[in-house]
Amino acid sequence: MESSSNQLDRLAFDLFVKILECNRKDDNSSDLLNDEDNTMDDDNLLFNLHQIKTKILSHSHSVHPLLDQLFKNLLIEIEQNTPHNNSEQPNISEQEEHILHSLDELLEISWTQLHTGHWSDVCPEWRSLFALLCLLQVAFNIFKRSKHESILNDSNTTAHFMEQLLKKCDEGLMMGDDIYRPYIHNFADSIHEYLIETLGIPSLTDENSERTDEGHEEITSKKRKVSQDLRSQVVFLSPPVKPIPVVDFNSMSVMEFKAKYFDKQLPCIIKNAATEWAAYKNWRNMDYLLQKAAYRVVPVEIGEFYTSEDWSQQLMPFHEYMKTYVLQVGDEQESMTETTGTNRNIGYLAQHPLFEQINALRKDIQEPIYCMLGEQGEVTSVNAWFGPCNTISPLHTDPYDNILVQVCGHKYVRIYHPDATPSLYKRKTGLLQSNTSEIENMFVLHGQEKERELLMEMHPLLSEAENHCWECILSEGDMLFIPKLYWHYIQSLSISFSISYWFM
Ligand SMILES: O=C(O)CCC(=O)C(=O)O
Repeated sequence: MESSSNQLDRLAFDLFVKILECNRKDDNSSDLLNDEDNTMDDDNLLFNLHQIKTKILSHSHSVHPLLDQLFKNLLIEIEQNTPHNNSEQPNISEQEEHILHSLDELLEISWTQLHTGHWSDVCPEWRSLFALLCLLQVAFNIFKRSKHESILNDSNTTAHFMEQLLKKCDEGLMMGDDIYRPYIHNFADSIHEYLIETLGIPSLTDENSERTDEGHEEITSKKRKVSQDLRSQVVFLSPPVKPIPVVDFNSMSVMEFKAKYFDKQLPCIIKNAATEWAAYKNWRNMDYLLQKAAYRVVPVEIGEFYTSEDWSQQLMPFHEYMKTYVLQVGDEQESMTETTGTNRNIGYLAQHPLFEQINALRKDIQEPIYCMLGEQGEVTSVNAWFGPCNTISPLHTDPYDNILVQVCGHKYVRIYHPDATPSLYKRKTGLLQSNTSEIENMFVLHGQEKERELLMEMHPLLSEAENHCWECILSEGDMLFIPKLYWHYIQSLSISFSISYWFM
């Protein structure tokens, strides 16, 4: 079997040969791109430098000289470095320096563009250019590495270099558009394999913590205690509210679900609907998740709620997220309060399209059959929600029907019918949060009498919404149907991994 290092060299080499071919064809034809009989397929057009420039120039003329320089140097470099003379150029050439420099500058320009204004207003050409530049930077560095192997012969230096390249792949996958995704995936998968082979699976423990492979909840005795405290509190829901109807996956047909719940837009829990998923079987094992994703870079929301003033987002390697925020290894403070479970230093990998980014995890999940019931039969987004005990998604609405799949752990869910909106203190300010209530922690309704009274005093209208309210504890293997525009408040009661499928 080919080693991951050879695989990477081959990927980089193949990509550059492709670039060369696509652009040679362009030279041979007078005006290939305007030619009616253009024989280039779409895939080849992705690497036609003339085509890329034309697209970008319609959005920015300032990047023109840099792109020109980059493409020119890149083509000469690839042309000169066919495999037979690789070893004859041990020093990094001026040309290579120029390529790396233009890549850095262009990446910086497009990064700024991607971070200006609201994400939905970012022009797609910038996302496309960003993805291409990430791909070129990764491939060129690998190309350069195999050319100057002696520069990086120390395995630690190489691993660090590879981690940087993987970060670039992940940035390209997260911020770029879809078109270069399959190429970036190839590099990301092989680099990750290389890092696992070279560095092994990172340890998540310190000397104070014991761990078993049995499940997320058995990681340390301290965590186990906290998880159970929170869960048992909700098992005896107080005060009792309407439970969300429960049906069993194996005894209800899709058409029955359609007639009883989907068409009437009523929430329900479909028990055991995900128990056959590979994700359900494998993800409770931390080592499995690490094997697939340890060195991948993921976005983490830091803060108690996304509405908190000090809320922020950080990119970090998955293993670091697991250690610091999911297992809270080394965090000696008892950060949870016994009654409400509030936690100051919460990190949540939330609402992230992780499965567009990490192939190896996507293979373990499957689209729930109920999503085909939407009028357009289309899933608009699939998001991961992976976090420690006690993450809070404050009460909010979404404009899509949702199947929320509970893969690991347990969550407390409180749902309100859209008719309850006048009593739910919808936020007025800020476009981003106008789908969210001002009420942040609803779990206190199951806490001490004092806290409950205080919440009701501050939000007296809430009692009027009581008739429109349902509650449940969502358990691993279950799916929850949340109809569009229903208000939902969700808090994890243990380490938890859920996936939402928004559909229409
Ligand atoms: O699980 C969570 O924390 C929130 C999920 C959610 O809001 C959704 O799926 O729309």
